Amino acid sequence: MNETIEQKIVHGACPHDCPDTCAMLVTVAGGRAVRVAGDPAHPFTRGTLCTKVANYHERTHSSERVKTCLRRVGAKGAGQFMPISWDEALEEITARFRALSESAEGAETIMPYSYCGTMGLVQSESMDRRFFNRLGASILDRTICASAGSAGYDATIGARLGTDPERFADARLILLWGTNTITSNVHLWPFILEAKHRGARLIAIDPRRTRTADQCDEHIAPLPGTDAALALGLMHVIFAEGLEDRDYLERHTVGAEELRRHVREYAPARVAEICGLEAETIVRLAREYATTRPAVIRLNYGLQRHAGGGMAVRTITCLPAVTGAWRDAAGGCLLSTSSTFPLNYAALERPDLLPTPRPRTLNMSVLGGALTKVVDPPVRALYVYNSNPAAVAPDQAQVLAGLKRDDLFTVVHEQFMTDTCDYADIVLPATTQLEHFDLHKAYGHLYLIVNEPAIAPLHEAKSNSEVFRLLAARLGFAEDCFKDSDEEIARQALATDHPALQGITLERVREHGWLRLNVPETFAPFADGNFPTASGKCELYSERLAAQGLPPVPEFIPPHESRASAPALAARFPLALVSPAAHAFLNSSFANLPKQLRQERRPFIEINPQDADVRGIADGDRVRAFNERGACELTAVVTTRARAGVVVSPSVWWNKLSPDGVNINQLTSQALTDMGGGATFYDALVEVERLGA
Ligand SMILES: Nc1nc2c(c(=O)[nH]1)N[C@H]1C(S)=C(S)[C@@H](COP(=O)(O)OP(=O)(O)OC[C@H]3O[C@@H](n4cnc5c(=O)[nH]c(N)nc54)[C@H](O)[C@@H]3O)O[C@H]1N2
Ligand SMILES: Nc1nc2c(c(=O)[nH]1)N[C@H]1C(S)=C(S)[C@@H](COP(=O)(O)OP(=O)(O)OC[C@H]3O[C@@H](n4cnc5c(=O)[nH]c(N)nc54)[C@H](O)[C@@H]3O)O[C@H]1N2
Ligand code: SF4
Ligand SMILES: [Mo]
Repeated sequence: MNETIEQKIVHGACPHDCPDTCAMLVTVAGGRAVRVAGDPAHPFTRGTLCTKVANYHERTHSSERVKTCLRRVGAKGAGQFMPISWDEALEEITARFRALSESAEGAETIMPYSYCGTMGLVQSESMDRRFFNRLGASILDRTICASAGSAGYDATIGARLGTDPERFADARLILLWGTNTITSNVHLWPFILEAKHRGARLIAIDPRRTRTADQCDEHIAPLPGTDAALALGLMHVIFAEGLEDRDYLERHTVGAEELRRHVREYAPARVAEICGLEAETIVRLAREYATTRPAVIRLNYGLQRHAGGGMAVRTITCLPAVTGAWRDAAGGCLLSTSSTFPLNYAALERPDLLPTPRPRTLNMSVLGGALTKVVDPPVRALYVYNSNPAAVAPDQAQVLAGLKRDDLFTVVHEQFMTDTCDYADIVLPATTQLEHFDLHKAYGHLYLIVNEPAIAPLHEAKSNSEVFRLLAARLGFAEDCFKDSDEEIARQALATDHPALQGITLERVREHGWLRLNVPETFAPFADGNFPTASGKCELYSERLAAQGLPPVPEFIPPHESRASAPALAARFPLALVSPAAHAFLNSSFANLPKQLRQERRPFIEINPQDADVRGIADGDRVRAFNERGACELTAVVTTRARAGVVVSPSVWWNKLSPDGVNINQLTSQALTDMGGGATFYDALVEVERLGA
């Protein structure tokens, strides 16, 4: 008899830390996920997934998954474990956490560490936050990616609201500023192409000639960390030539006069010197930007991983107010759409459960310091989920030294045996997106998306929310919120009376798998001002920044490490290293899977022929990149895609899958950004030398 296996299609959401948050359709047959696809009905996903996620079902069914709980039996870092039961694992964690909570040093000795392995509201920021709040653990400041740019954007605009990405198709000029759109925001690209077909000009502003820059009409390559100077130079020209929109400035901004006076210091010749550009380029770009409508700027987080990252974003986001570009629905700028989602975060995270006095806050971008320097009380337990700090955190040598501490009790909840797992005392198996429920917002479009579990958890995997529910029960946390199901949590997130969520229920999202927020199809968010700042205006002058001791008008804050700002350091380590997002990886996710590893081939570093020649480096040579913090082995790619003085190494590779067992984060630093306490991954001077054959 011929048995037909019944197939079903389940609505999903891509969980990864990517602005596109794709709506997925998951095909299930015989209890296995056999296919994932982009939902063709979704207006932003438009039926495609990127090269990373197109075979996500293989990731889920990979034989490399963490299958059971594990207890470490070898030295930290050696990766030797034996299977244990969930009961044993949970008992050990609760015993340790209870003992630390009851010790004189208290629960602040426990440090949670998570980022956006999944972006789902349930699995990323609900039961976990409730649990650690109630426990009284140290609070984690999640700064590793976006906090500088977010602070800078908010200082000018008030919140992360901007141009609707679906309106980009109507723009006549698109500046892609510090974004490798085709690699890290690929579903915006069709809208940009549509604009191009209708005659729009595309300009990439990036120290590297990226695959996005290849597709633009023009590529401008400033030195890393100099974007604020470039934006100030543009404003200098715009004001000097009377190209500003006086009416818009008068009605919808504060501080236009202060800004006008201030930018006089940023004449094109001076800016050209700072940015390593031609003065003529700055003048031409200013004129084109100020006289083309609609003009939109897509900026992304790449440009804010520098000392002055917050101020860079703040400065660039003044431009559309100066020229009145906000008047058009297809004009303005976009960093993130996240503030368009007015979800009930207090219900999700329950900050009311925090003890008084409020526990200390630890910044995740200085994990190495938190684990190795004198902090009072010391960190004695680390609970890692949704993140792989051994590979992704800056100043890796110090991070690994901290993770190696024998007196540190480390739990890692993971889908795969990452570099971080190797340092764990206890490893817990995590579900993937196809095995659990979630509800997603996005930071690159305006739709809520539901993720229905397509299959039952594989092996002994449990979801984040489930593990925190179990830990809460074992620790005797009696609050009702620790019993909420995943679906109840999703409903609580939607329970607000904000107009953007009026009438949006979980049931309605489930009908199609996704739902657009209640915002008009065509809207120019700031055509009539109404900025969500304290003044209700675009703040070209910011009282709030002044109160924080920061420059109140936009200013150029030089990199921590550059030829101009640190000449003595640059004499020893003359090259500026940028380690941007690799095309086939998502941070360190996918960097262990066969298809994606084949695509990226090997850890490499792009170096300009000028810089390669003086070092005797030829294309394909094995090289060592190094500075005072560490060193790492790579293959040299000699190319003009890296501008002279800059080297580029797409990331993030797993340490244990790299030639010398470490990756580029050996070279990055724990120095922080001007605003938001952010990481400065792309602000690092290095030297590169040829290794023997
Ligand atoms: N394929 C892929 N997609 C991803 C990711 C990934 O790892 N791989 N990561 C995801 C995550 S977590 C994030 S935060 C986003 C990041 O998205 P993006 O911000 O687009 O990505 P980055 O690669 O960090 O930086 C973008 C570009 O900024 C350039 N850049 C670096 N420094 C400067 C500077 O000082 N000025 C200017 N103008 N440009 C600069 C880099 O050369 C790079 O080409 O992407 C997400 N999407
Ligand atoms: N040199 C350099 N370093 C960088 C960057 C760079 O561009 N260059 N980018 C930085 C940026 S922008 C970011 S955002 C950070 C990101 O750093 P991370 O947040 O650490 O991101 P990933 O490396 O993707 O690791 C996420 C981990 O979470 C796991 N995971 C996924 N879903 C779940 C789940 O449901 N439960 C649990 N328990 N685990 C899950 C995945 O298997 C994966 O190992 O890295 C930063 N580091
Ligand atoms: S990583 Fe981004 S582009 Fe790729 S499927 Fe996920 S949301 Fe879409
Ligand atoms: Mo990120």
